[in-house]
Amino acid sequence: MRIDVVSIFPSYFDGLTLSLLGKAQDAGILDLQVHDLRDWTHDRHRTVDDTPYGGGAGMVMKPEPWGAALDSLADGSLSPSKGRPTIIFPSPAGEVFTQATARDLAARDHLIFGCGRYEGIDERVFDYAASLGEVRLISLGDYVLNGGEVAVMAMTEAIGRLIPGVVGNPESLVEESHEDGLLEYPSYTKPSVWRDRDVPPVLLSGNHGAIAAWRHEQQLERTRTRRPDLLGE
Ligand code: 6GU
Repeated sequence: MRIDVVSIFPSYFDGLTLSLLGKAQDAGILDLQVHDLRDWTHDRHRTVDDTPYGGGAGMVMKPEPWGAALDSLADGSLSPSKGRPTIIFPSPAGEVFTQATARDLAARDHLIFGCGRYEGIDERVFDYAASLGEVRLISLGDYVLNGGEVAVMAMTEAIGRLIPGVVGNPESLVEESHEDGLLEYPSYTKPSVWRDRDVPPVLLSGNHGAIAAWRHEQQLERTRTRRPDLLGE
């Protein structure tokens, strides 16, 4: 999979070379390229923003650098299968990112993330981007960040770990929170008693059927108390 990220703060993404995603890049499973939006400006001050038409607070990202960035990254030649990319703009006004979104995006071969700052990007950029690929506006949740960078880091990690070969043991993906619509069951390790607190005895019983039943009951109970919305309640 190829992922391009466009940002005015490319060094935010240095952390993505660490750990699992770094190994996936070394192994050639993931090709992650981070770009500075200002490389597509032509004025002396490398300007990426301007005042909003109609007035109002803050600044808006100018369309021209975004148009040039998309032209060079979305022309198809960079996609592993030479197809059209999926172009994602992180936005608190977008659809909410879930594990299902991560699974959908992990199956694609070329993602382009455009990180907005200030009061947003000139709206015409989204329409133009739709002429080059499938456009998605995606939010992490109902709160506001200063820009798309942290959201793209989170999305890239959630997507990247679902690419086959990135997580060493694929079984570890199956039993996680959200994969079956429930929260994960609690985990314990040695010692069996720690500071007067016991490990639930069923886990020491060796009865695999009883352990599986207990874990499922724990998943249901946790989901009921912490996230009833996941059960439609
Ligand atoms: Cl994707 N961007 C910004 N700026 N704020 C957010 C967000 C995204 N998701 C939640 N809050």
